[in-house]
Amino acid sequence: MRSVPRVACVNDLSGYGRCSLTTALPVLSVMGVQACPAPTAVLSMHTGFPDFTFTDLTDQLPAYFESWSHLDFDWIYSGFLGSVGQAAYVRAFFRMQREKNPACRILLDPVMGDDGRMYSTYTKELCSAVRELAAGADVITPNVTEACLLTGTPYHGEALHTDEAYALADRLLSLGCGAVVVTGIVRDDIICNLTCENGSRELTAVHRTKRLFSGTGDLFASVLCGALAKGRPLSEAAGIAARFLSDVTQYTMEQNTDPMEGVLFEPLLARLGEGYDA
Ligand code: PXL
Repeated sequence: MRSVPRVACVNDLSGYGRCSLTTALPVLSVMGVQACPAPTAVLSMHTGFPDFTFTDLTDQLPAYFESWSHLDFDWIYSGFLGSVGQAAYVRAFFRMQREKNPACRILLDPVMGDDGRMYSTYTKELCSAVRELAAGADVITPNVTEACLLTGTPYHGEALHTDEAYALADRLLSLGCGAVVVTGIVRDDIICNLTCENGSRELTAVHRTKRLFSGTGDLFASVLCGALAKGRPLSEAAGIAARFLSDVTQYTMEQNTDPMEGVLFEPLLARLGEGYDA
């Protein structure tokens, strides 16, 4: 393993709103991981705000990835995609990197929606493209909405019974990915993540705040990616990410900010450095 693991972060750059690359880059850096961004789109702010500019970078991607062809990455962390065409370029990038380095692992966060709804820039075609990408990933991290969209399961809220969550995870695994972490399964005052890998299932719970904040999925996947890149097993990495999310949402609640501002992770970021995951 490299002393500083190298991760390609395929995600959008949103100028305001604490999500995607503006979350992934600081988290990975503080965890001692080199984060190399490949921006899929540039937005002035995330799509939850009423007015945002959106510049699709699909046409840039082939040359961007080609210029990286002499590099090899330990992990590829792929998130928000701006267009259907982009998915084909990202898939080709996965293939090229795997050929270069068979040990390269892929974490796909299928960023498509939340709370039963698709994000405004997402379409059915883009969902199908993300499903194909998921098939080639080592780990995927859908929330309940995304897990339903990926598997064609009717959505009826985040409060899944254990057997429903297991069935959903089995359907996700049958897409062809290596492992699944279903995030944000809600039970009264706890929030659970279901980690499924190599035939084992682990449902872990942390304390839940009463308010929902945007960008929590990105923060979870970023911390998970950092811990995986540092060599942690998936179930441990998921536990570290869940604990950090719980701490950060608790802190954010206390600050009483607008949920659209996302989670105020900055004051707690340093905790992710040496020691937090001990
Ligand atoms: O947090 C997920 C996300 C990522 N990227 C963009 C978004 C969102 C959620 O709204 O709009 C651009």
